[in-house]
Amino acid sequence: MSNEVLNYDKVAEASLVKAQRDGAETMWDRRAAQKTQCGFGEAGVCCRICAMGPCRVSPVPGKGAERGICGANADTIVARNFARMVAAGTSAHSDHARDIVHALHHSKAEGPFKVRDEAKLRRIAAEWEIADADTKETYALAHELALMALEEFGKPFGTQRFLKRAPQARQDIWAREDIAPRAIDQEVTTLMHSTHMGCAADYESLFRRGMRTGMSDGWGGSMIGTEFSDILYGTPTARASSSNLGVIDAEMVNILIHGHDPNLAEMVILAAQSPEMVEMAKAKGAKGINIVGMCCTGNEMTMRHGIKIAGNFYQQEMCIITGAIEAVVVDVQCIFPALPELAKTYHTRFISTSQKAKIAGDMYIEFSEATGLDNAAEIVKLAVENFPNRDAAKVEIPDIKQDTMVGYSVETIIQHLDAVVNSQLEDGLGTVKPLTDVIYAGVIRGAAGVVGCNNPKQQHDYAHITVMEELIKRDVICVVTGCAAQAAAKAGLLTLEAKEKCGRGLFEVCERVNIPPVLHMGSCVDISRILHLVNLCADLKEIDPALLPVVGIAPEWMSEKAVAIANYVVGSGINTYLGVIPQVLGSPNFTKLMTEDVQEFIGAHFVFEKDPIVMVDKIMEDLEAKRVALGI
Ligand code: NFS
Ligand code: SF4
Repeated sequence: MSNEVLNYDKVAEASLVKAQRDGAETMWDRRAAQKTQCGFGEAGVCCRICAMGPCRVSPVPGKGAERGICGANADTIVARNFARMVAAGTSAHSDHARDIVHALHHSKAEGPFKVRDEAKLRRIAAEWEIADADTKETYALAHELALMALEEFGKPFGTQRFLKRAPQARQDIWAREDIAPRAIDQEVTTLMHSTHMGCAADYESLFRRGMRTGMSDGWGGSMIGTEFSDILYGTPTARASSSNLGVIDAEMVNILIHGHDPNLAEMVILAAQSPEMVEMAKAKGAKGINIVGMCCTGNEMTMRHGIKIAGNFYQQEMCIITGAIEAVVVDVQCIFPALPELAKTYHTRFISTSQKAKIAGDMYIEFSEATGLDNAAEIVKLAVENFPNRDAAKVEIPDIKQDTMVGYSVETIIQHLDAVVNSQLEDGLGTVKPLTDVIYAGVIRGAAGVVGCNNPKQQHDYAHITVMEELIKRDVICVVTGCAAQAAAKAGLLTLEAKEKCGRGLFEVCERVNIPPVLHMGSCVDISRILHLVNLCADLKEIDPALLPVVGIAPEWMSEKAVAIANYVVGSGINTYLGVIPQVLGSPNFTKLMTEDVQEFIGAHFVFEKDPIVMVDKIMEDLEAKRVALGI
């Protein structure tokens, strides 16, 4: 068990002590069992792409083997490994998006999959140049748009449609550097081909192809995932919720929804709302049904329904350790394979639901668009029936919860800004002009997107919160997604009161616009919302987004998805700060390419910095330099 964890997080200590008492194994036990992690893997210089290997070359140039059996050197091996992370991350976000689009293709007026934001459906249909987008029958249009979106995955020609959302200056760079992404499946496939044994060996070429694949995530899969989820389930609006393990209710049937894809969770919520189900819960002695969320499924549900946030990535085991969860229902991604075994220590049932993420050890109820609501009803019923099996002696829910505000989609942010414009001359109404105005005037020094996971290489949530608190203190507004957003929620940064922690400029903006200084913009696919917001600002100013004082930050990232994201954020012209060093240091050339040389052709670069305070100092220098260059 790691002391650093216990230092910072308020629930960790009690939770891990309880785990020990209950004989439950956690990630901390397994982390200790790993002992020192492999130096070759850490440096990215281990290759097992072909069966002549595995080969490992020296992580320190000049010492030991410099080439694998085929002759691949550290540059090639590092570049290939990194590219494969991008391909996997892109595939995850995009395959999730594909399921959302499939659900839209299944949608009908009677539901349960139906169009809930018709205005957005028509807006995107018009953006994609469908004829009669404003008059066509809703479902004829929805199905036509869904088909077009499915073609974004496999169309034989052309690039991603959403790229046109970027200012021309950025689109020109993408064309010049050949990183405008084509069909998503093509980018992933061709990158896997390039990294096959005996293909690409030029590290810069691999990096560029990786970046183009990442771009097919941000401007393709993730953006489709976000926009089409909004069409199906509604565009998020500002709302209250609460967060941390204290949202689990000892007197209710508790269902934890965990994963990423909102399709299943939306159906679970619908099923749990049915009066028969609530009656059944009462008949079993519970006060009702309490659905709590975790990771990005949790984010999707809190943004649209105010569903309470049980926690972020590293709390998934702690949730079960409370002994008060009747069922953990998962869809895809970021689910510990350890959960079914852990669930057995308690009465908790663990239910996996997707062929793509079948996890052995307890139950599997396959979810499909055709039978979605029935599948969800079966799951909720199972949870309700499990309530009497709860062992009261094992229940211990930390009495810690924090009120929070969520739901800041781009549309909602613009609405809030409009409230300020209204009192003036209506100049900029319905646009991001008030935001660019305060940034250009220097009231706010810049903006930061703080995103990503938890990783035991960082003190949990500490890096997230330190970065955010230091930035708002220095008048940098933060927008957050993913597990970073949940860290912010738990720390009370997503509240109107958090303005007290801000510098004077940001304090005033929060007061006038009536927003928290840290805005929850959703799940990780919703980083596409951040991308859209930045590009709206750049477009308004008719400049390349690379010139704006904005940064991307992933203080505690761990997943391949985060690598894909970092690539499209840099590819979109935004400097990206990583608090966990990617496994690339075994190639000084590749490291230099990422952190310096890429600046010359893309206009942005990666920064690796483990210390969150030092990171913020670097970010402030970066933002101020951008301001000087803009003459603001
Ligand atoms: Ni993002 Fe969301 Fe969390 Fe990391 Fe996993 S939940 S998609 S990958 S761990 S932020
Ligand atoms: Fe070794 Fe080359 Fe095969 Fe990699 S591709 S395992 S370096 S022989």
